Amino acid sequence: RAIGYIDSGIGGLSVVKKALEQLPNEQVYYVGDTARMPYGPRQPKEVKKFTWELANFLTNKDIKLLVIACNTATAAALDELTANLDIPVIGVIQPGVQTANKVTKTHEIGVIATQGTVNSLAYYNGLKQVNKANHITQLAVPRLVEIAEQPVKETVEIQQEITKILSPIKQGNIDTLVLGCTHFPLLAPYIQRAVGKQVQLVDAGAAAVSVVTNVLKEQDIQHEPLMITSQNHDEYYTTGNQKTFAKLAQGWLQTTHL
Ligand code: DGN
Repeated sequence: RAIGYIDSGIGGLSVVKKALEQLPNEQVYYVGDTARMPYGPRQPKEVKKFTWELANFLTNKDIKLLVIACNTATAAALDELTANLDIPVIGVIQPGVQTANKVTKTHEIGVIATQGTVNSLAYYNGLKQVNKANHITQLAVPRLVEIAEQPVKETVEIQQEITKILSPIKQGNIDTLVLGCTHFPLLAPYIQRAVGKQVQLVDAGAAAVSVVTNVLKEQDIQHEPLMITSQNHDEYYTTGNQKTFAKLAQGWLQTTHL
């Protein structure tokens, strides 16, 4: 059975990319809600409804584990999905919190995310809970989601724009920056240049894949040793334009980032 991944668009592919590296024998079912993205500015109630729709689409295909590969959807719907589905459900926020807490030395942690995730305070509360000494600077950067959904093309203009958008977070003297939106690892080189190389980027989605690996081991639901290559059996769905999605997805899954 496959592992299901859901996201508002192509951002969750940054999580899938890590999964393809760390769990090459696991089959991937992915659905991106491109037609209704972005989720960031929407009310949590609506995001929850959409997340349920995506989850139901994949659970009807019989998946063994669901990854909510979207921070906004994790903040809005993880608890409810965990309580109601009979397969393990893994979100991206707690793994991001744990990793950031391990990585930081100064406890000055930045979080960039969508407005929805920032408003939910999920990272803020999570980081405070693991260590009261953590000081968190949050910044909602919805424009970065739009940039990530465009075809991959490195330009000076995009770098300038991202550097400008991230300048408030740079002033905070952070040593760690959580990429609290799964679209952002796709822009990691730009973000790293914008904040400087002394800042350690934390990819919450990649951290979630490590959790998936552990859950599969614990629950003994690893792939049966069938020697199927994942490329032949993975399935990607979008609620938006198929051609555009396929083009972007191929581009992102081939590019190396973080
Ligand atoms: N990729 C999503 C996240 O991690 O929050 C949100 C992108 C969006 O829909 N704005």
